[in-house]
Amino acid sequence: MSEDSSDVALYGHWICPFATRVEFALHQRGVHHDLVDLPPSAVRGPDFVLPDEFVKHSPRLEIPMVRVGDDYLADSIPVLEWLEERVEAPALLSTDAADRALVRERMAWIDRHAFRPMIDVYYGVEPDAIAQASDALADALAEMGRWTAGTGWLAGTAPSLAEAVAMPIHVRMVGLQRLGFTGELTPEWAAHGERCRTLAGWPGVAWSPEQTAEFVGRFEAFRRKRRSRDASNS
Ligand SMILES: N[C@@H](CCC(=O)N[C@@H](CS)C(=O)NCC(=O)O)C(=O)O
Repeated sequence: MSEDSSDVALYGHWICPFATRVEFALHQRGVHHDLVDLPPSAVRGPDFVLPDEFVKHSPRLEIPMVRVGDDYLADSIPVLEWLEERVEAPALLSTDAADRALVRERMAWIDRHAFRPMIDVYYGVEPDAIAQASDALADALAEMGRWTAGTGWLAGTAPSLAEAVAMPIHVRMVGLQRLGFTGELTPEWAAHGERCRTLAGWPGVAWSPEQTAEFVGRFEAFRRKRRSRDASNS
């Protein structure tokens, strides 16, 4: 544990689901932190200047990036694990090896099987592609709901880093539905969402109706642009 473990900054932006994971974990653990608002490139104005430390320490120029003291790390899941090591605060990762293994397995699963189709829903342009992503996301959420059936949580008996990784899906669910996610949420997944809304970290990441509208508006505009480009190319 380092002496400067209370000096934490998150470089992120509310619309980025990967940054939401980290923001949730910091709030849930009660870690005081600065937020350096760094919008993804699609959201930045033309005059936006990237901070030097971001260019230096985020190898793919991606948010989220976190600074603890003088050290930096980018990439949400490694960052979540690093913060558990570096910052003294209530843990979201158990010290028990078997429990940790389950949390890690589930974080990786969510990243692959739920995040991928979630992103494909809003970046989808053609109705068929959106419908296919919607079905895949519904299947993933049903599976994740089954994980919660015993304890209420995704991996173990308490909220963990698996909740942090999944949280952006709850945060943007209304937006996803407006952008073509038509899956029926299982009672288990819906109940998990309700439970997450009671967590200390929720208010730090929840979207206002205006944020949901901005998210939806951005991706509707993206679709219109793609369709008109495709139409003029054909
Ligand atoms: N694997 C990364 C993905 C992060 C990512 O894709 N971030 C996006 C914003 S949501 C980004 O910074 N893209 C580069 C850009 O906007 O220029 C993670 O888990 O943190």
